[in-house]
Amino acid sequence: MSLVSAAEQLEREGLERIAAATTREELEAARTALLGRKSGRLTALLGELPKLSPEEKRAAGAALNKAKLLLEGRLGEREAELAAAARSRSAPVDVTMPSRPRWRGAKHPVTLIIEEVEQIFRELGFTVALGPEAETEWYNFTALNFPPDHPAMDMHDTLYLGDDMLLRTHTSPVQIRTLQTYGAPVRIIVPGNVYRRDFFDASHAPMFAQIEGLAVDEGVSFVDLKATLTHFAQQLLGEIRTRFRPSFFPFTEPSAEMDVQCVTCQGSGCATCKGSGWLEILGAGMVHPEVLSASGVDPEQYTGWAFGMGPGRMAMARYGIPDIRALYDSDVRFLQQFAR
Ligand code: 2U9
Repeated sequence: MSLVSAAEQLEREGLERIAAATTREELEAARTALLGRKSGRLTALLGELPKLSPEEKRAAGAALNKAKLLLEGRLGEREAELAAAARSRSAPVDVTMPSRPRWRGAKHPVTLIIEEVEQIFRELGFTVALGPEAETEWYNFTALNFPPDHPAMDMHDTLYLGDDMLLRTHTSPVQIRTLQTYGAPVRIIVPGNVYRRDFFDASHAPMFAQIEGLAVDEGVSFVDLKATLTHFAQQLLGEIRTRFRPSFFPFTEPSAEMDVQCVTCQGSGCATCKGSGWLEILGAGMVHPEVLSASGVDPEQYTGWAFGMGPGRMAMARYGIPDIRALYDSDVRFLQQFAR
């Protein structure tokens, strides 16, 4: 057999042997047998070169060199393959292992209350209305029957943006705008953020959420107010007792505040209700005739009732949150507790 044929045979058999190696030891044995300096097959064939004529030497030398390079390259590749296989064997994937819990977002407790309140009133035929947070003095105060010297209009209580612009202190301007645009009858629920010039302490925030409601139609009375708000409280908090106490707001007459039996002690008296057994959850009243007139609604033909509540305070009462600032910290450890 010529040396060139022997080189080609070494190449073929060498590739087969390398491919057949399934461990590092087998691969090293193949390397030694094929390319080992002392007793490898390549070394043996190189030893035959001096016996050849210069022409044959050139052809055989080239063939042997080609075989050497090919086998060296393939040995390196196979070594990498075996190392990768060993790595995956030493850290097998256990497909039955439970996965890490997925980090899911959670709705803010105030959002949860707002959504619940909206749903309860939607079932009663109310629709949700929204409006601007920057308002004029007329929409925020004058149309709502605030006398010009009312303390709420003071610079100390309201955040003014300019001469006649301010940040709304309640969502009531939205009801005025809705009455102006659509007229009566109207049944709306108005959630939104409102602003007061307050220090940020455990029980006051300079911006907080409010939900107000308004129903205006012919023949609407205080009975509708009491029945609807009692139904609302029982939908939100369960079969709970309510009571109405007289109150005062410039925009309603008569006005009332609604209490529910304390959700913590069921009325026996505890820290949550400061021993009274009752929690105040909203203010309400019959819309003042001056307010209907200011909105372009005839108070001789129509009457209406309205209410206002703070979902932040509702969330604090329902979930036992002692400091209002927890609602504004955006601390995921706090918010995660309301995931559902
Ligand atoms: C129109 C007519 C009447 C909205 C009302 C209240 C009573 C009320 C407070 C609750 C807690 C504000 O968030 S709070 O501090 N609100 O007690 N709000 S009646 O009356 C209106 C609104 C618009 C046209």
